[in-house]
Parts: sequence; C-alpha cells; structure tokens
Amino acid sequence: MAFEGLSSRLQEITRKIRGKARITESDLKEMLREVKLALLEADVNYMIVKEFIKTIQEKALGQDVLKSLTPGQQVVKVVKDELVELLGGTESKINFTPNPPTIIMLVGLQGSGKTTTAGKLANLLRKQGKKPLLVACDVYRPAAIKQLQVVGKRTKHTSFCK
Ligand SMILES: Nc1nc2c(ncn2[C@@H]2O[C@H](COP(=O)(O)OP(=O)(O)OP(=O)(O)O)[C@@H](O)[C@H]2O)c(=O)[nH]1
Ligand SMILES: [Mg+2]
Repeated sequence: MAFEGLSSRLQEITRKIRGKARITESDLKEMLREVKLALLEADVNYMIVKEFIKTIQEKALGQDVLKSLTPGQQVVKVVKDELVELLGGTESKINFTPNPPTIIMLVGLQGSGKTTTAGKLANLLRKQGKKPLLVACDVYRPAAIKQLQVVGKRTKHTSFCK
C-alpha cells in the first residue's frame, strides 16, 4: 500500500468536520466520500474500503454521534478507531536469526506483488540499519533478474548480487 500523502489528506478531511457544531447525514456522507477516495488513491483494496466506509457510517449513525454535543470530534474518533483497526491493531515483527543472513520467504500467486514487496521490505530494513541483500536466483521467469535490479535500484543503497 502507498500511504504517502494519506495522513495529511485525512487530516485535512477530518479538520473540516471536527470543528462543526452540527453535522447532518449529508455532511457525513460527503466526508466519507472523501475518505473513500483518499484510501482508494492510496491503493487500499476496494472491498476493504467499501467495508470500512460502511462500518464508519453504521457507527456514526447508530450511536447517535451526530446528535451528540461534539459530533465533529466523535466522528473523527470513529474514523480514527476504524483506521487503527484496518491497519492492524497488532504489530508483527520479523524474527532475525542470530547467525546472519536471515532469509525471508515471500509466498504468493503469480503477479501478486512478491518482488515489489521484497523491494519495499529491503527499503524498510535498510532504514532500520540492516543490510538487505536482494538476490536474483530465478533464471526461468522472464526478466526476473532485471526486474529485481530495477526494484532494488529504487531502494538506492540496497546491496546487489546477481
Ligand atoms: N497497485 C499496486 N500494484 C502493485 C503492488 N505491488 C505490486 N504491484 C504491481 O503488480 C505487478 C506484479 O508485481 P510483482 O512484484 O512483479 O509480483 P510477483 O508476485 O513478484 O510476480 P511473479 O514473480 O511474476 O509471480 C507489478 O506491475 C507491480 O508494479 C501494490 O501494492 N499496489
Ligand atoms: Mg516476482
């Protein structure tokens, strides 16, 4: 998922609604439409976005949020709580072997994004002070080596090994 710009966009959307003394159902719909677009543009799966918006709408309408004294803040809280839930309430960590290298296996259907994820992981690990190595060993898949080079170059300082 590409989250660049998503937080500032959500901040902007919620800022507009937070200060409102009264929020109508159509204000809520308008805000949710903007949230939906922001999430879709950040590459979040359409079905997940649909479910996410539906849950927020149900919670906001069902719990008399709009009739509360601080509807804007309540709505923002509902959105925030759901977003935390969506992104995973728990954090998972990679277990590193005491004897490097740690080998990470990515499993997925063809074209599901394994190579791209390898590049993203390398980038993340490099930022954490690790020395990721992307090793292209697949000589059968067309252009697999070239693709890994391109993906790896984008992460700049990742070491390379053909
Ligand atoms: N929109 C979007 N596209 C992605 C994402 N991850 C990968 N892709 C694209 O999906 C296509 C396939 O990605 P790869 O990383 O090559 O997938 P793969 O699982 O390594 O594919 P194979 O090695 O052929 O099995 C590429 O065009 C990627 O740019 C993502 O998170 N969002
Ligand atoms: Mg691949």
